[in-house]
Amino acid sequence: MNVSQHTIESVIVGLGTTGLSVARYLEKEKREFAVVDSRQNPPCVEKLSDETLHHFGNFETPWLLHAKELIVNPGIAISTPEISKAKNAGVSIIGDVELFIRHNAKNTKPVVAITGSNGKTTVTTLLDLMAKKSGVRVATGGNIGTPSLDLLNEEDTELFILELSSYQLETTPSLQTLAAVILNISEDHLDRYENKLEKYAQAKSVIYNNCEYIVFNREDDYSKYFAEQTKNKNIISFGLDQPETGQFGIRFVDGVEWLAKGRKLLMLASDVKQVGRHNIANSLSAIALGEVAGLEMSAMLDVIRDYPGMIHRTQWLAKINNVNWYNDSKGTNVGATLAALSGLTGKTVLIAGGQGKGADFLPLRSVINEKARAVVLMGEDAQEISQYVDKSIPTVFVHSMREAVLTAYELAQADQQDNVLLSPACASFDMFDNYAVRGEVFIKEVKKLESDHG
Ligand code: UMA
Ligand code: ADP
Repeated sequence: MNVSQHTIESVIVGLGTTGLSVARYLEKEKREFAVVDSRQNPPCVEKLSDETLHHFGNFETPWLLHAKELIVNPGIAISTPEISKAKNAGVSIIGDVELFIRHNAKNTKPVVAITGSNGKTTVTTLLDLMAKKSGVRVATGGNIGTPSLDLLNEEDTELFILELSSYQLETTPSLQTLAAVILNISEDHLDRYENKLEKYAQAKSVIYNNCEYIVFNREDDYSKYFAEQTKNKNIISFGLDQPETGQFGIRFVDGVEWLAKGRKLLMLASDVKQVGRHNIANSLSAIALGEVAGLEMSAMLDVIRDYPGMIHRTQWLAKINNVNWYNDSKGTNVGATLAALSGLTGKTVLIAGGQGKGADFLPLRSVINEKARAVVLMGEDAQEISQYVDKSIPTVFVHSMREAVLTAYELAQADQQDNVLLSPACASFDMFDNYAVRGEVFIKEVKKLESDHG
């Protein structure tokens, strides 16, 4: 048989962790499929069974145009010429989460879905811990790492929690959930959206389709707008202001700050273990989602009190000579750095820079000028960022993380209890393999500093 002329119903495009999960699923379902990847040697190739039809090295195969459906990995843009050509020819373009949702429709287990520009992984993790603490058999995945189809392997799951990226939402037209949230929307991934924030936001808005309970951020214009657009009556908001009845927020009683639902006080804000105001917002959104999913309030609050936060996300590292050091290497966009810097008490020496992905750094200007003791810049877009720093704030350009750490140490004022924060507002690929490696290098340098001066 000449495989290039044979028509195959389902073609998996991209053999990363997602593509592999789709291949395993279709195999189990006894459906015919082929795998295509533009890379000569895709990452999961050795895990594919030998007899799988495949085409690697480019997308030049008639399979794409003659398939019934393409199941496209989230890392590949639908605008890729071979895919958009297939789409125009009437081929259905879906993603792995669509297959998950269609499969789950048969069992109808509740799904909670989480998206946003920042905070997805934190909120997804909080909710997962809350479910476990409430004794619920939960399966958690999506953009957070485990592809959704792999979650179907456990048969007794009672609740699914999915972190969904805008890429995944683009290819999930049938999404149906018990509850969903858009945490916030700010510039990111605009290279996939013709440099238009509205297009990126629109992709995320799909999460509110066919959703029984909508959770939204009343302090975020897009999140609020999309929630109200749905006309769904079951909408629950969260925010860092005072909540109305049934909503989640912050209340002050005798000058003391509380997490609250309406007038009901839930817990002291100072007992939230994670660092930063944005993590209070994240906690409130997780509680709102968890309540809808039937989780126990006391178990949820215990999690908020105990969970220290994730590595590389406003992670406290050390107190050296009266200065607190924080690693926020996952701060790869302006919104994240804005949240990290404004959430710390007192003045901060900010270490930033890297690949700015064409972002507009203007939103950082006022918070830098209000809160930064000094700014240490590195990477491709260091100069670009420096344009938004007031002349009165010391700005130093460096060429390595070691130099950044030593410079920040010199600039931080111990007697003022300053902070040092690595929150680059940029991708790391110009200097490191990824954000995690950047964070590890920072941690190593801070630990060295601590042993020298601690
Ligand atoms: N690629 C090609 N040709 C191909 C296929 C892929 O060049 O034929 C390249 C693309 O540059 C692509 C990269 O390989 O971006 C990785 O793509 P992949 O589809 O092989 O990746 P997976 O391993 O399946 O990982 C994907 C998500 N990756 C992306 O969306 C880019 C992972 O999210 C997700 O955890 C995983 O599925 C499981 O669902 C990562 C991510 O960076 C963490 N997400 C973005 C973010 O969080 O900001 C959206
Ligand atoms: P995501 O999965 O959306 O990338 P993470 O929880 O991994 O989100 O956090 C990514 C970055 O965003 C980190 O720098 C973190 O400090 C920051 N962040 C977390 N929650 C928020 C929020 N609610 N608003 C703004 N930034 C946030």
